[in-house]
Amino acid sequence: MEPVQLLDPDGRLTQDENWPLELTPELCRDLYRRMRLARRFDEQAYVLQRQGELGLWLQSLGQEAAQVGSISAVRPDDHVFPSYREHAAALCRGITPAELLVQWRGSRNSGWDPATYRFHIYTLVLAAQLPHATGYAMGVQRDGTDEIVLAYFGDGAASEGEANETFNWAATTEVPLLLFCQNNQWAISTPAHTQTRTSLHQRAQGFGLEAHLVDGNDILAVHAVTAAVAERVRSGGGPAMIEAQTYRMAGHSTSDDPDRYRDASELDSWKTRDPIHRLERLLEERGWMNDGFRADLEAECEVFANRTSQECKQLPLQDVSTLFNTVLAEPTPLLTEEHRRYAELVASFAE
Ligand SMILES: Cc1ncc(C[n+]2csc(CCOP(=O)(O)OP(=O)(O)O)c2C)c(N)n1
Repeated sequence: MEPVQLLDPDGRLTQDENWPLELTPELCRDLYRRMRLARRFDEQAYVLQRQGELGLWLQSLGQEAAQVGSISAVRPDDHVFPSYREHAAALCRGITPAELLVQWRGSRNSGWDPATYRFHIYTLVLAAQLPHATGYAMGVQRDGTDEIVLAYFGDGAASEGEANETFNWAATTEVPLLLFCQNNQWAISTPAHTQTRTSLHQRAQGFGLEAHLVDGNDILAVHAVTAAVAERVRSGGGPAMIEAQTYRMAGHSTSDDPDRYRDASELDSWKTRDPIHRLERLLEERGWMNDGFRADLEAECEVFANRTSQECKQLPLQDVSTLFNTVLAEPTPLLTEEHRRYAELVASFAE
């Protein structure tokens, strides 16, 4: 099955009458601006990690269309459950750079109040957010409101029991849940095609979910499909799943070297499908992006990058002992031993 595509890699509009989209210059400029800001933020966070200001960073480079296109197609009061790479989506909800970076600097265990942004904290345990999202959606169902729940997960996470239990649980309870899989082709060094014999959206269909495959680097397709599917979920049509085919253009994290397991030619071929360039070509071809808009956006990106650096450096550095002391109310012997060994290790660097 071919993924839904409304904008080809050369920025040419393609037709798909099943997924109508009211295309306006304002919508395209807004989506483009959000993707550019997200990418600039991500680049800056990477630099901050390399400067030693962050312990770790997981880049969202290349996945901006999947994230911005989907979150901009649901309502601001729809609760979102991310995994850990959804920075572009988080920024769309107004989460600040400091809130996004605090966890990766090790200053606090997590960064923001989920109730304020209707955006749950990051979940590092793969797929653990999916049963949480389903449970939350059961609550929404019982409250009888017209909210929906949007939950992100990756192709690797789809191999977890929790993901498959969620498919089944959501389908049988008919909760208002929209599952959004960013299939970025890799789970660290494991290619997606080695983890499943059927495509992920077909697996979801097997569980009884409405499921669609979309070109995740085509922001117009992601936006149109998510908007239509979200409205079906909202109007009682039952849960659904969207698989967005995209690509993780960076390493898994700043501790990973993707050159050790994937060909440069693969990255090169995905660079020609860069989600930002694609929309840029459309904006240029239609004359929807003048010099003023371009210059203002460049300046806004630089201001945002500077703000990101400043907010990051102002975050207090935490004594790691606090992390050991705040995990469990009653520490286990193992935790106490790990804490002792950690203190010993730190002391060995005293000089
Ligand atoms: C339950 C669990 N098992 C293993 C890991 C280690 N791990 C962290 S990220 C990752 C790969 C995840 O790949 P995917 O779901 O495709 O998301 P991506 O990182 O590509 O965005 C693995 C195996 C983990 N965090 N949680």
